[in-house]
Amino acid sequence: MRRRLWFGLVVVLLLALVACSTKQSPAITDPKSTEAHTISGTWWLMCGLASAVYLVVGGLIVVALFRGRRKGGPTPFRIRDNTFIVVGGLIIPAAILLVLGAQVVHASNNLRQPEKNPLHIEVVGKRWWWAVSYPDQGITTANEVHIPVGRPIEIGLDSDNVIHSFWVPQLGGKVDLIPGQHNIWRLKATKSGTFRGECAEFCGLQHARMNFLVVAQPAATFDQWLVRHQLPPSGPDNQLAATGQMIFMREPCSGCHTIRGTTADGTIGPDLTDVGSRLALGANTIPNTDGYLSGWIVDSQSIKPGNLMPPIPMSSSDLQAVVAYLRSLK
Ligand code: HEC
Ligand SMILES: [Cu+2]
Repeated sequence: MRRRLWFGLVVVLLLALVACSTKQSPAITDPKSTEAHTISGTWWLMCGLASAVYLVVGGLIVVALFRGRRKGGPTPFRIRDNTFIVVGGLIIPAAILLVLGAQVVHASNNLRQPEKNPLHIEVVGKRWWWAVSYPDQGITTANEVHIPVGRPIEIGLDSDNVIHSFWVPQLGGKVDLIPGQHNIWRLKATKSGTFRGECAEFCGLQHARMNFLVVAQPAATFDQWLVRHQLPPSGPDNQLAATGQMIFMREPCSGCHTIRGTTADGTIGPDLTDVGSRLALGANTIPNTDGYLSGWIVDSQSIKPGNLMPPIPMSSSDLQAVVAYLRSLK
């Protein structure tokens, strides 16, 4: 009996330790936008009130355990017991729920307020990646959303297939991408950094590998990014990349992928206009290195089984050329 108790205690402690490590997964308690601050404030209030209730109730149980049943004496006075139940069981819980309710309504109203001069971004949920565009600037990319720090952002969220959900724990709450309904996520980043986001609504086979990155940059750096991405890529600057471009246009690649300034205009897969400078590939599944890129092109199915890009067999010299070409796209 005692050994089992100790075992249970150790398991609980280990679980608590695992939950404490914030290194691997982004946490809502580490807010980096005004919206995320509101949400984490609400979370801490809930956590504080719930902990207080837990401690008081737990404390009363411990007191009862040690005091035991009253021995002898007159039967306890009923009215006093009822006062305890009315105050502890009705008035206090009602007050706590009222405070939480008011805070939640206040917070959600704040989250939805439109602000002046926002930057418009469009995100469309695909299976299983994210198409990202800046309609006012004419930029299209995928799985990576660049935003300036300090400016209000409005991200329009749509889906042309199933329901997905856009969630960046450090920047704000989840907002669903629902076919036929245009949702808007508003935020204002307060710190620069690269923040991980993921799909938070089960959407099929590779739902777990439908991730993305939000790169919040100081306004000046962001403007440079915008200007660079408004121009189409300058074209291959060496022989190998030029050969790669030819192979890319000849192979089925160009039927599924768009590269601005070329004849490749497919829309089934991500726009590859700036693929050479992206931080990750396959919706943040693998790092964007030459090795992983080659592996992805030849057999993305072994990396992300069931994704909608078929394996494309290629001689190793052709593959080298295609990789050199994609790397030159920045
Ligand atoms: C039938 C359509 C199709 C063809 C043909 C195709 N792809 Fe893809 N490709 C996709 C889809 C869909 C994805 C997204 C997969 C995912 O992340 O779930 C993708 C992803 C990629 C990515 C990763 C992009 C990123 O940012 O994550 C690269 C690079 C790529 N394809 C290169 C190629 C090359 C090179 C070829 C030709 C040799 C090719 N593709 C042929 C559909 C296709
Ligand atoms: Cu999804």
